[in-house]
Amino acid sequence: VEVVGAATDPSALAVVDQVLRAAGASTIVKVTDNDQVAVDRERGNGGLVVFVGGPTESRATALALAALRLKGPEGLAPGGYVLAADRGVIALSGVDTSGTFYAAQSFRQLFASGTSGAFGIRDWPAAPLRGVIEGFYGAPWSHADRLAQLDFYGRTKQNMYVYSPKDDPFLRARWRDQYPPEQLALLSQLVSRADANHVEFTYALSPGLSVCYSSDADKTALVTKFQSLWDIGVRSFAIPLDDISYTRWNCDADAAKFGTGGAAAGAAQSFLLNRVQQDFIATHPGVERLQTVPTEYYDLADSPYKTALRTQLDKAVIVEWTGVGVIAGQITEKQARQAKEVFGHDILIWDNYPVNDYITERLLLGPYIGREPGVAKYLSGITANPMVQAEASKIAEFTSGDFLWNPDRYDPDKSWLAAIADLGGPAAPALKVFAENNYSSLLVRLETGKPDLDSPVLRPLLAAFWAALEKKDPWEAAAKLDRYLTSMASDPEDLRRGMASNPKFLAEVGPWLDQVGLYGQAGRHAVRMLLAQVDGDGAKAWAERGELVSALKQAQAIRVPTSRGPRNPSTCTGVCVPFLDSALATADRWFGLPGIRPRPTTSLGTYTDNVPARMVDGDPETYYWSDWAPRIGATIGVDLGSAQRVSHVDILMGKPTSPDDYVHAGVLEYSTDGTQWTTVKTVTEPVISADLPEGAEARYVRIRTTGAQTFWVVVREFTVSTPDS
Ligand code: LTM
Repeated sequence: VEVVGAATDPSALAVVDQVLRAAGASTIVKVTDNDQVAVDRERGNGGLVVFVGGPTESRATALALAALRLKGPEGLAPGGYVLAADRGVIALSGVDTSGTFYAAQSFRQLFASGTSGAFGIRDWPAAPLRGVIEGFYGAPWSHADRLAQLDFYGRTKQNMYVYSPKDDPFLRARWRDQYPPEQLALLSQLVSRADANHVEFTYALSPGLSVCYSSDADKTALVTKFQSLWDIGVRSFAIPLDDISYTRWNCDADAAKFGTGGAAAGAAQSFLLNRVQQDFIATHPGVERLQTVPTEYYDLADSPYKTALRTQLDKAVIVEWTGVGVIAGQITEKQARQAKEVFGHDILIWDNYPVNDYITERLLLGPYIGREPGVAKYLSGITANPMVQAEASKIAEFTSGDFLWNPDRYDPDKSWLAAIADLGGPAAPALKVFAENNYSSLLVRLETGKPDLDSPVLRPLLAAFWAALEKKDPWEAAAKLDRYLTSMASDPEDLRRGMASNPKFLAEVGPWLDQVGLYGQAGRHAVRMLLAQVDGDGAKAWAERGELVSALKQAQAIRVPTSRGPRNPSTCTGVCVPFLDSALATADRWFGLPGIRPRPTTSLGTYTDNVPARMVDGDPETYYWSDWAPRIGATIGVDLGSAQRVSHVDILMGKPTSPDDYVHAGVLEYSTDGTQWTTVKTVTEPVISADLPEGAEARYVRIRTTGAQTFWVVVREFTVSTPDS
């Protein structure tokens, strides 16, 4: 029997129904909270009685809680609830309808985890606003992605979704234009789905690329656009002004009215936002507070711009901030308090994790880390900016949602495992292997100060194997390593089978998944090759070497289309390829092969798919191409895998259509340890042919830039020879 009030939240009720049916309830009788006769009759029949609805929804739940000697949810933070079970009665009572909905979600989780017997839970969120901002560059999420995300936020007790994809023309380039009816209809569906999940749908319009801040017509265009969204049920609005120039006006009238510089930009933005506040927000009862993203959203340094916002922008407006840095390694409580002071407004964090629009070859599947609990408790909340890959983003989103609900008890490792279980279901073990090899990120590097090395499980297994190999007793370590590599090799098949019900996820991660599988295969061949050499079985070692090279080539030939052009995906970053290279270098020395298999290294980025591997592929027609001119100190070179005798270096830079793309001022140098470097010669020409001193030993050889230049760099081949090659 479900006892409900007239105002009981229908979404909460739907979740409770689902749980009861999954538990085997063949009939669910609904009685209203004033029909005590029916309740008693059904109890007499031995049925379970479930009271659904807090004090604002149903009268009966309070009586049920009193009978169980439990306090109601009154006084809890919004979204708080009491959930209790004892003696054939279950009560779900929220301080508001969202609270009852969250009680139902906890009921679902408890049921799924097999909890039985009596329990009583009093629970509430730490952060008022918890959610996701679709705020990345690149292909916006699909409508189906968004619907699935909204359901996911409901399930994970997150209450905010900001609609702000950078590449939706109606939000930025064509912000003044009204939506065609069919697009408005889709947005309306999203708003309804958000409502059903107790998620606030925030519509974020970014006019900064072309707006004239002082213009009446532009203010009217903004308000008219907002009105069209209000009419389909949107109740929360934002005006982001990030990633625009504030030193260049879009109209002469602004220059005349506000002048120039940061203070003028802050004044102009405040002027427009205050007018929207007065003419739209203040005239629409029931609307949420207006939000904005300032143009200086990434630091705490006071400036004329921030002073203008602090003193002129209406205090009702919530200001978004990314922490210190666009990608913030850590956000501390102290910084959070400073942000409130320096911006002079309530702060909502726009958190750039797990967004990957700046590193499109990576998937960021690790947990949310590096934020102090006070950040969730003392600010308005956090919205996480996700990846282009919506389904794959759910792992990190699950963990940020978890942090925001109860930051004092947040444990990234536990939360991450729960996220894997939630997304992977029965395929969680295979998903775990996949996510472990797409785990690290810039966030990890910035938070821990350690290099962005992936694969936390594989890495120690590899280290143990090398150590055991050195001692000529590799068998046990090899067996352990091989077990893990086998799970990588079979991961594509395991995950595709186990997560067949989530084809969207599989499509999103396909190239990365194939690469993990190929690195697993290549790794197994590498282990067998090295073991065969310990056994003295040259023929077997040689055969394994061939398989290794073939799997490695396949892994490096995979391409993923991205907004920045085709990219070779990067999985087990900084771990798999160096291991395979070192294994080949070790084996080749044993074989007595003269060749050196260098691994390219560079501190520069890559232009489209002209990846660094192309400067060591033996083909001068292909090349590595940097995506920017090198600054002083930038390096391009090779890692030979181990220190060895080297005699000569040939480097071929530039190409016929870009003859100036080479290092114009640099030095050629080598090192055994990557720390102490010996200079060979200065570099001023595109073609370098240099003998190294007699007896020189090197693991690393590189060009280091010593002068500023405007040309990018093309390296067609970077070859290092040994005395016997
Ligand atoms: O972070 C903000 C406020 N704006 C942009 C985002 O749209 C973008 O996704 C991230 C990551 O590249 N960086 C930004 O600056």
